[in-house]
Amino acid sequence: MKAVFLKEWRFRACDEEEWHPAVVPGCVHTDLFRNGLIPDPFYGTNEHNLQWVDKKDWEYQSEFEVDLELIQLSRIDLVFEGLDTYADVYLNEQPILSADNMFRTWKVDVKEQLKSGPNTLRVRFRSPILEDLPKLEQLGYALPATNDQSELGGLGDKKVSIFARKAPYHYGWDWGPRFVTSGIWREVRLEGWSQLQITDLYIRQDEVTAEAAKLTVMTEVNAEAEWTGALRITAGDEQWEQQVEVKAGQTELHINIEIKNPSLWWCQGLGEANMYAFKAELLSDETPIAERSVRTGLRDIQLIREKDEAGVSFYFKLNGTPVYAKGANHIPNDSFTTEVTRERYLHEIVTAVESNMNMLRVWGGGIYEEDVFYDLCDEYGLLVWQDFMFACSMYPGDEAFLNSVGAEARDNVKRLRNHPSIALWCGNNEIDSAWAHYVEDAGWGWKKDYSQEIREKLWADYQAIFHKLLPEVVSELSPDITYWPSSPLRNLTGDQEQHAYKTTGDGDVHYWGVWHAIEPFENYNKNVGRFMSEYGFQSFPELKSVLEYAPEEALELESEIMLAHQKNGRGNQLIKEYMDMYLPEPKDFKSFLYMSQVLQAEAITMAIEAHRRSKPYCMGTLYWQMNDCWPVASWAGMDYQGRWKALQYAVKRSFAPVLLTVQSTKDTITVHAVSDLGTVVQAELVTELHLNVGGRAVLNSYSVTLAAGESAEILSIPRSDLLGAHDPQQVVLTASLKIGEDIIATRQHYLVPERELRLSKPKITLTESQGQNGVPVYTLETDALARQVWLSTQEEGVFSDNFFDLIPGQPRTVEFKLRKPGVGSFVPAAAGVVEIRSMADFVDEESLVQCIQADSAK
Ligand code: BMA
Repeated sequence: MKAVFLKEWRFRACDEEEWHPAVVPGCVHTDLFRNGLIPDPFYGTNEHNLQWVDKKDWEYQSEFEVDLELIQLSRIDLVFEGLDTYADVYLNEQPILSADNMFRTWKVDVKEQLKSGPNTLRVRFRSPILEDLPKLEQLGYALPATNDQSELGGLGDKKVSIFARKAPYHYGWDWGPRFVTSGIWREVRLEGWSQLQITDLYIRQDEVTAEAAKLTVMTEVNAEAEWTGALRITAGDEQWEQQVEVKAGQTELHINIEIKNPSLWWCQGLGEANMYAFKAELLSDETPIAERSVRTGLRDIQLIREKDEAGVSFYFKLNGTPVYAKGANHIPNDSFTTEVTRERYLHEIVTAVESNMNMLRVWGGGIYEEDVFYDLCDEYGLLVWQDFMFACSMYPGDEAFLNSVGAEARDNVKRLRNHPSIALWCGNNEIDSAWAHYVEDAGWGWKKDYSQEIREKLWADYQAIFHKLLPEVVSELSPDITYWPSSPLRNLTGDQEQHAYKTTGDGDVHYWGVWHAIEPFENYNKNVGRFMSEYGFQSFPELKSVLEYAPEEALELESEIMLAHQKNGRGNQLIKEYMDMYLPEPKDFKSFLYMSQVLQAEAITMAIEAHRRSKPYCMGTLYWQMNDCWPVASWAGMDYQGRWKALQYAVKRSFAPVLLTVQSTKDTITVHAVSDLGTVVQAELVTELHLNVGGRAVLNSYSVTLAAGESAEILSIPRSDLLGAHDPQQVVLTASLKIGEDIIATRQHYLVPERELRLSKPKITLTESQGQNGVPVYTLETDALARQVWLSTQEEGVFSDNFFDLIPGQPRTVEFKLRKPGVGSFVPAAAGVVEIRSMADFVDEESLVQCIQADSAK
């Protein structure tokens, strides 16, 4: 087979004459920007002025010549890996394709239309808005689409996102701008072949154990005419061969093979992510005439839902080992997906790994991700919970729509099914619980807008997609992977027990009481389900990132620009309210940015700790959200520029293989340990009480045995025993698990609400010394308790720890890892000039002065 990629393109608005150079893959917004025709869409309030782009038709054109070698082949296909979205394609002015689904792959036989010499390929994109408005008109009633920002798009309440099989977040979200793109968003190529071609190679994993992997190698062959020959499969140094016959057109060939004692694929924390390279070849008398290769990992992955005394379990078992899932929800890394380079994906994946995650959920309002995303997840041992692309909306149910969805599902399940990282296919995000068909008062209030008749119709349409079409595609094309109809969901009972609008003993849970319903952080402890697939808390990006979209004069919470970069209507208000509840008042806007990050980190830490303590009742925790698609205030732990917020460091600590948590009531202090290790931990628990201004007050030590994978309370003591006569406002308790001199887990704990802590102005010193491999390490010391010490540098990268509390007499040593495009993420390196700040730098000087006076008065 010979492939020729079409890379030279130009574009223009259909109602204009002038052509401009275009980048393919790409989209109209990025092309307009590159040509200086629009300002940076992410800067200031530019988003608001760019809404005209989606009301226009655009065309892309490529002029190209094909070489003799290609034109002489008897079959030539034109392949579009992705057209966004309503596209009419002409080759030499003859119509060859009309596309209507961004998520599909389109392949057209163009042998007839292709000429030797110059050819012209033209792709005309119809405005997705103008295309879909009549569908709304025709339907006669609106369908719910909670996050569709139609108002911003100048459409009033006309929400049309649900009609287009196009990334839902393009129409806006509560963290995302509204940029309804058009364009050739994935590769375009000509594929020439003669005789036959292997169009697909799937390694179906029928049974995988440590002893043997029983596989069916499924090879899809496209042939011009009947053919007989040999099919040879190679994996490592093993080979299998079989005589085969193919007919003209498509044939599926199956070979059953067995690999003894396979090197299994494991996720982070459980073992190596071993991969195998498979090759299929068709041979005529030992001469290969077609071949195709894939890499996959051999593993058995199951979602275990078994009745138990608490309800029904919900956990993943990988190669027979239960996995406690730790991770986050992934959204597209950019509003303009083609801006996401391999390096940006790598940065995200390495961030996940460095943060001790083992799972990401590809959330249903974005895109079926690029191959490179899944390749990296395979390679780094991250499991993927994969949603189909439906979120927070009700969808049409006409035949054309269903056919389109069916084709989209087949394309994507086929494309992704060799990735060992994929652990689950999930129908949609939050639709089952938002509609809540069987409970009148539950859900998001959508039902009340419809008559009984329409309700039944909408629910039947829903069921046709999520309870029939999609599960059928998964069980046919990827039968070893479980399908879960919606996240969250209790169980498909067909009655009021189905919907997960509250926390119960079955199914997965999205708990948003904290944040959307302004419940206190402490409610994280009370709302623990079997698998927490969403929960979250917002914060702002750091100042450096904010300054990339807002000028200095816009630096106030309610400025027009800052509001444009806060997409959750009540977001700022909620951050302020929670900050008032839990943290000291920041002295100005810049301090507010910092404090919002601390607040977010504390909220999510509390949630993760509650979830992990509840193991094995709860077996997974995925916070909302991993990343951002533009610079914005959001629930992300890592901002659009890839800079780690305080949350990312907190997550890294909270997801560590062994976790200690400390909780206190009026009378008692309890220490809990959670292990995700496969071996017994024999350690010493050391508790210490440190004074605000230096000095260690109490020291106790206990011997602790933690079974493999165990979560257990390891200490409960009266508060008075620990505190003695000390002022609770001026002490910090530390609990550490030690094996010999190694500290394997540590946790700090305050005995009063944080707002009541008396902060003094610490003097923090930093000493640089040579670590291993000649890379510097940085040791920090302080003379008074320093809360949430934030290290920052001009270099892009991450510290091994950051946003931590520094205790007098307890120096901390950290390293820096550089993010260097071209070199890779996280290369140990010198940090350059390190700026050190702590909470005392972000609150009013006066409150600190008082505190020092109070100390010295004692
Ligand atoms: C969940 C997600 C998203 C949303 C987030 C924050 O419901 O599924 O739809 O962005 O909450 O509101």
